[in-house]
Amino acid sequence: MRDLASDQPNQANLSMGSPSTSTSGWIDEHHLGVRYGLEGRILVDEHSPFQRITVIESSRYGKGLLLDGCWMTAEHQERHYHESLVHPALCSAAQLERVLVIGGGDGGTARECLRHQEVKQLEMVEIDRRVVELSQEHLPSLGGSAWSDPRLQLEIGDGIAWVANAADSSYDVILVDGSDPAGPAEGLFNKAFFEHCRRILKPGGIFATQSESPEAFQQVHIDMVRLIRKVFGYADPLYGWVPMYPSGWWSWTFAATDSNRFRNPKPERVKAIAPSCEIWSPRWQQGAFEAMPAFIERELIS
Ligand code: SPD
Repeated sequence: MRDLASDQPNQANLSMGSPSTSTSGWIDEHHLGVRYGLEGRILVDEHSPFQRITVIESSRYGKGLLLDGCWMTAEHQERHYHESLVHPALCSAAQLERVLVIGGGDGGTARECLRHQEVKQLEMVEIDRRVVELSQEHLPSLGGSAWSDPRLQLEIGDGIAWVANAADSSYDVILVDGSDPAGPAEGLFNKAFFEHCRRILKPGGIFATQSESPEAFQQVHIDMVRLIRKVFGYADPLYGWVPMYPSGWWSWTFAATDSNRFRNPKPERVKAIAPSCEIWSPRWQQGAFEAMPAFIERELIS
């Protein structure tokens, strides 16, 4: 579906050198000849069985997490990402009893989901136990009370196998909070995976995934939106910002099988959630769905 060779992220240049150093410096993700960096110091730099995991402390955004050298999250800008992924879906699905999160090991997506009191059960399937452990230790505000919420059922395992083995019509909402399409997350971007997600979604359900940058991962983004539309029937990307990601300009794609219901948040859920959001509101969401750049619109209609 995509030309990985052209869009693949490079390894980060962790210019701090040794993880034990306490000297401040620049920690950069390099992508397509541009670097995206924070000034700070490295707290942890290790290899799990799945990937390189780096935890840093930055002066601007607090503690942050990189996987295989790519920025994932940071304490003081994570709400851009997590609110954008979660609330368009959870405010508009027909029901919210059973929610599935694939990935999301830092806990931010689970935290935002569990703010919705209608959620009875949240299954989170994260492949890398060390991402969860290091996030709980160094970035505890990401997961917050989600880690001890009895509605959260954390599974350490392969999300691709999980969706392949799940029964038809199991989930009201499925959220994919993975990393970029290389390494352990690569299988979260293909047709077989999206088809299983459609199969296990209940009628009236919503599927949502981070769908990369329309600038820095342009072809991956276009291919994803096309494919998700084809598989689900209805799908639209929403455009926002995650300042430390490549280009800072990011997208999330929402899908449903019966209509573009993800564009219509339910007023009672909005009332409960919006007052404590930093980024998300129905007004912001409406603008963000409309903010499709002309070059992407041309690609998607062709
Ligand atoms: N290029 C970064 C894409 C990362 C998407 N996932 C971020 C994890 C935040 N919970």
